[in-house]
Amino acid sequence: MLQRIRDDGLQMTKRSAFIAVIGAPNAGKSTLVNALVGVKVSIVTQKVQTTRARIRGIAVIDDAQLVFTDTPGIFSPRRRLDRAMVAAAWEGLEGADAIVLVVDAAAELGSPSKSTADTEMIIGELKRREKKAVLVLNKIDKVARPNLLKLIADMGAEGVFEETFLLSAENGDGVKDLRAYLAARATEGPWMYPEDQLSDISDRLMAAEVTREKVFKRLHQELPYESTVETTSWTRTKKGELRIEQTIYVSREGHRPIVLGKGGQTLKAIGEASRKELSEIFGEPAHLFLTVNVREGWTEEAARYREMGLDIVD
Ligand SMILES: Nc1nc2c(ncn2[C@@H]2O[C@H](COP(=O)(O)OP(=O)(O)OP(=O)(O)O)[C@@H](O)[C@H]2O)c(=O)[nH]1
Ligand SMILES: [Mg+2]
Repeated sequence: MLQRIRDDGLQMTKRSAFIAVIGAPNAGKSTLVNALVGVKVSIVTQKVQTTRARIRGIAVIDDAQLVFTDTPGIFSPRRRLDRAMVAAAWEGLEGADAIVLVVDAAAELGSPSKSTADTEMIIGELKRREKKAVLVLNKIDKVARPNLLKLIADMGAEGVFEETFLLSAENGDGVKDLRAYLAARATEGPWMYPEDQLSDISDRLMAAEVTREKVFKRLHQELPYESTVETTSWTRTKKGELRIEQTIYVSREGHRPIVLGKGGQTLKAIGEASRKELSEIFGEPAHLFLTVNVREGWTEEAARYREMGLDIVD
């Protein structure tokens, strides 16, 4: 059952690996998973805490199927939503054949920051859990090479890394080497997903994520963190065209006018940017209708978490 016949008639044994991608918020985990898979499966923004749930991206390299789990950034959580996100990240490690820790090399070489403290905390936690990881020093396009040597030595001294890769997830430098290394580590076993599947999230959730990315990019301060997006309807028009309805939940009445913008301009821009990308992703023109819903306390509602693929953590 584990074999398939190649085009040239040779039999290949199937191999697979589950790889958890973890790291501090904004380290570039989602950018890296997208680069490893070769298409966008997870949204990316300049803001911390963009990814909220575990999202799997899948790549096939010859006989090996690599299943990457992108996770929310790990930090010291306070709010309920933060706790659920951080718990989801650590759960991403369960059953993983390899752990990739993504570190923002530029941040590590700068002055101490939230990012460097979070990375330190994660390394401490890996030690406590007696886990080994593959270290990815990301964003090397932003740093001078000689400066990396000390960082590599310091990280090596931690004693938790099996291998170190220097790369730029954004421009793709070094991504192939990492992928080949991980493919070589795959062990004999059945593929968990059909050969052409690239991610495990539903079209409805992917569509909601794309709109949430636009919300994150256009709105600032606490608003992105106090909002969420859900796809409420997925139908066809009479002409057979894709028609998607979504609700943007915000937690305060005062947020509604900010999301709408002057004369509805902000919401319109979010909708246009999202519709354009959705049409590309789904390979057909999409009609998108957005509604803003003020729902105080949505961050306490189990249903909202379920829609995002999260569990509430007390
Ligand atoms: N210059 C540079 N920027 C990068 C690189 N990789 C990611 N970025 C940028 O870093 C920011 C964060 O990237 P994400 O992929 O969303 O980071 P993340 O670790 O998934 O963040 P969270 O989901 O919030 O934890 C974005 O603005 C990316 O474009 C890189 O190799 N070089
Ligand atoms: Mg992310």
